Amino acid sequence: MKIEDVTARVLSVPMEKPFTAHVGGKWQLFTTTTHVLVEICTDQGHKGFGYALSLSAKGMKALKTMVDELRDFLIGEDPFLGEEILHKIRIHTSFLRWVGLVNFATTAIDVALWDIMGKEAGKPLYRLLGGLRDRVPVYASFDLWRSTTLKELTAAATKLVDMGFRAMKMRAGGGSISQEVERVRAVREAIGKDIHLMVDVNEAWSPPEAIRIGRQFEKYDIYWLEDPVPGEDIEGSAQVAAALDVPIAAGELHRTKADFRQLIERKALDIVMIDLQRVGGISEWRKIAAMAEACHLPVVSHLFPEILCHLVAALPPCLILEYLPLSSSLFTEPLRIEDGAFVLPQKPGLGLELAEEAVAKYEVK
Ligand code: SMN
Ligand code: MG
Repeated sequence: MKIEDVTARVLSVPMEKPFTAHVGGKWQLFTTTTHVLVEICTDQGHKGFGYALSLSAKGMKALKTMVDELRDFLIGEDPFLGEEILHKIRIHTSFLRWVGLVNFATTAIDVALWDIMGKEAGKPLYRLLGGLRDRVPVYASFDLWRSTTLKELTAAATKLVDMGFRAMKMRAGGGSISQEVERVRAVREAIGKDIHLMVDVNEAWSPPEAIRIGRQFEKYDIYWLEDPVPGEDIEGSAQVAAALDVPIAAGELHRTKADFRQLIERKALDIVMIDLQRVGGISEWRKIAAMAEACHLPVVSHLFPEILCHLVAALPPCLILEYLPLSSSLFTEPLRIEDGAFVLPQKPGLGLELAEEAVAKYEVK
C-alpha cells in the first residue's frame, strides 16, 4: 500500500458555544476555530484524515503551507511506516525544532496515518493500540467559564449533573481570593460531594497567589488544580505542588519529551496533561504517556475528545477524558456520552466520517 495523495484545507468552523477564557495571559472571547484538515489517500482506496486547530485564524494558512511542503515525505510511502515518515520530517525541519507549526503539521499527518492504519486493519484505533475498554470516564469541560456570573455558574453545574456527567471542570482566576473561593464553594454545594470537580486557572496566578488560594480550595475536594501558574514557570509550579494537598495538573502547554522530563523530575505536577498537537501527534502522545507511567504518574487528555478517546481507552496510565468538543460539526454522527462515560466508536480507524457538505461550507480559500 502506498500513499498517492495528500491534501490540506483551511476551515473556519463556528463554535456551537462561544466562550471567554484566559489564554496567552489575556481574557479573550472565542467564537470560531480554524482547522487545517489533512486527507491522505492510498493506492488501495483507503482515505484517512487528521487535523490541527487553533482558536485564532492567525498562522493557520502558514500551517497549511507547512503540510503542503511536507507532502514529498509522504507520497509513495507505506502509511504503516509512521515512525519512519515522522523521523524524516524531523530531520528536514530540525532547524525549526520540533515545536510550534512543525508539531501542528505532524499532528494532522500522524492522526491521518493512524486513521488509515485502523481502516486497513478493520479495527477502531483503540483496538489497534491494544485497548479493550469501549467506554472511558469523561469530564465536562464546557460551560463553567470564569466569565459566568455565580448564579449562571451554579445553574450550569447542576445542569451538567442532570445530563449525567460525573465529573466537570470549572475555570478560575482573575478575581479576588474571596470571589475565587466563593465560586468553588458554590459549585461544590450545587453538585454534591460525589462528583469530581476540577479547577483550571489557565496560568492566571503567581506561585504565592496559587498557594494562598489553592489552600482554601482544599476543603472543597478538588480533583485537580490545573495550570495555576504560567506554563514556563516550572519551578513555581513545583513550589505550588509541594505546598498544596490538591493534585496539580499541568502539561497542556508543553511540547517535547524533554519538557515533560523536566516537569516530572522537578515535581512540577502530580497529573500529566498531554495536548495532542503541541506534542506533535498520537505517536508522540503515547511516548510521553509512557514516560509518565514509568514515573507512576496518571495521564489525562487535553481537547480533541474524538481522537484522544482512543488513547485514553488503550493506555493504562490514563485517568479520564476531557470533553470540550471543537470539531463535532465536521462529522456525520454526534459523539456519544452515556452515564458519564464516552462511548468509543466501533468503525475502523478514528471511527469518524467527515460531513463533506459542512467541510465545503467552512473551507477558506
Ligand atoms: C482550555 C482549552 C481551550 C480553551 C481555553 C482553555 C483549557 C483546558 O486550558 O484545559 O481545556
Ligand atoms: Mg487547561
